[in-house]
Amino acid sequence: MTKTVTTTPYTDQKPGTSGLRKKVPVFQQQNYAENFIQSIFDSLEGFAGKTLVIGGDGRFYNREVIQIAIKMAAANGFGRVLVGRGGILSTPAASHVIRKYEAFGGIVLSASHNPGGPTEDFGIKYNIGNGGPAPEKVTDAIYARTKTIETYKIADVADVNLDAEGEQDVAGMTVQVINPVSDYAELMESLFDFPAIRAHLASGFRIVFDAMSAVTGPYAKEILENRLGAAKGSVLNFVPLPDFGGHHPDPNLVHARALYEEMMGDDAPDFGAASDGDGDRNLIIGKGIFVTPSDSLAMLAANATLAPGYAKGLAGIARSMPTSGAADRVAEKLGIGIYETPTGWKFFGNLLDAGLATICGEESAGTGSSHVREKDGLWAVLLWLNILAVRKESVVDIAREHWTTYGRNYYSRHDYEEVDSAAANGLMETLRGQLATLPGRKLGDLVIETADDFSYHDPVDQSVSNHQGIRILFEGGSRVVFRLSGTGTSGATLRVYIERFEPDAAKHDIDTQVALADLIEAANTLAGIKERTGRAEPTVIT
Ligand code: G16
Repeated sequence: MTKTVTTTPYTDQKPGTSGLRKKVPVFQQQNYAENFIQSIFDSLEGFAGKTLVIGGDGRFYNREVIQIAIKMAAANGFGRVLVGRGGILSTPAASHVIRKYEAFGGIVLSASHNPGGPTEDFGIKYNIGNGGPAPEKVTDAIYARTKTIETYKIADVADVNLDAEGEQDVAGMTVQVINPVSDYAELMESLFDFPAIRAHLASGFRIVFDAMSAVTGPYAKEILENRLGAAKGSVLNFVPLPDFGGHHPDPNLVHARALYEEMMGDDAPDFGAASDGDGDRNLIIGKGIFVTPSDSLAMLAANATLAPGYAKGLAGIARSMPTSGAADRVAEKLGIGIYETPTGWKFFGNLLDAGLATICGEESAGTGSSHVREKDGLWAVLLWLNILAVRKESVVDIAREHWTTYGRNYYSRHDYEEVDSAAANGLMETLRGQLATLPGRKLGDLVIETADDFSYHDPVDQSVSNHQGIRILFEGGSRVVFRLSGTGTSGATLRVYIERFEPDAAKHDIDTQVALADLIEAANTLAGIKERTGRAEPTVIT
């Protein structure tokens, strides 16, 4: 019932920031997905008879690859597969299911916030037994295997019925189709004060959540409307579509513009939020105020003990290097550890497993905690709602008070998407070459204090990750960071992260781009962005 198929390697299966992401036609090449999945299995040891979780964000090609992955898991000797009904599992739900059922690991099919459809993006990611993305040593082994693979194993059986919950036999392996929402909803109910949120919503507190026609729709409907009693219609675009309705399921101010406009209007609801393709990112907007992901991390950490799941306090906070230092000030005040990691959720896994950090966050709209090993969009929304329900203040008042207490980290990210790869690499290389000579250089009123290429030394397993972004730090604490994205599928995306700390509450009302104008200009001068990329303006400003 199983067969071994001869194949030849592809040379482009190097996992990026979060798994292998490519255009659908690339994945549709003969044996492309099969090669990568077999390379994952070939890089693992000791899974015979164990459980594998499989699920995805419902995007185009999800069902096809789920069938392949199930048949290959059977042929490779797994004992059981847990798969979400319809092939659906949000990324945080997949992480939870892996942990709850003590699975050996999981395969998550998603290209996250990237668009979906026949010519758009698809992705495959492996998560380890702690529920988190495979660390670099595993992804490196997978990549090495993709370069030498000669055969893959697959069960020669009919497709599995993904739409009926319950157990089926596939070539001697049990496939259990599970409800994709219930385990996750139960977990959320165990962490947050649902009665308080329910009462707050019943008292007239209005929310809107845009699921962006992506995977969080069913989760948000169940949790926000059914369990918490938010008004019917509070969850928008809740049916997951293979092409996300033709939209870009990225919850930022560009792609969730309609939500932003609504939240800035006179009759805005009290709280607005959105999540991305696979449900791990979040966008938080209060009535009249967008909360940057970096600020959201700091504000959630500062108020986390208001939620029952965090009432005992936090062990520490972790943030990715390009994320603003707002959370550092909270950690300092709380007297807990703060950890600065490279971009990529996988770097938080060790800190969470070792109990060093409880809450983690990234500027790229990701926040999460030790409850799973992925960032979690709805979790962030629910923690905000829990805090709002207890404090009974508006988002804007909470933000202002936070800035008054801790100071404000003005922060913005400028993305230059689909830039010529050679030009982008040249820009980074040139900057790298100048690092030693930059300290002391003046740009207008700014003086460069230090400049480096970020290296991370993992305090738990002592692994080292080099070349994680170029940091230019100015006297007074402002900084500019340059990085190339590891999640794009065409050309290169240059990300420029700009930050200024402002302690004076009288200066907390400045437009962000204005507050950062001299740093933005300095970034352009230092890197020659316009000349090298040919772009006069960023593609996306968040
Ligand atoms: C992934 C990673 C995140 C990372 C983000 C952006 O998010 O899981 O940790 O911050 O990519 O990465 P980059 O700047 O390299 O594009 P997601 O939501 O795409 O899985």
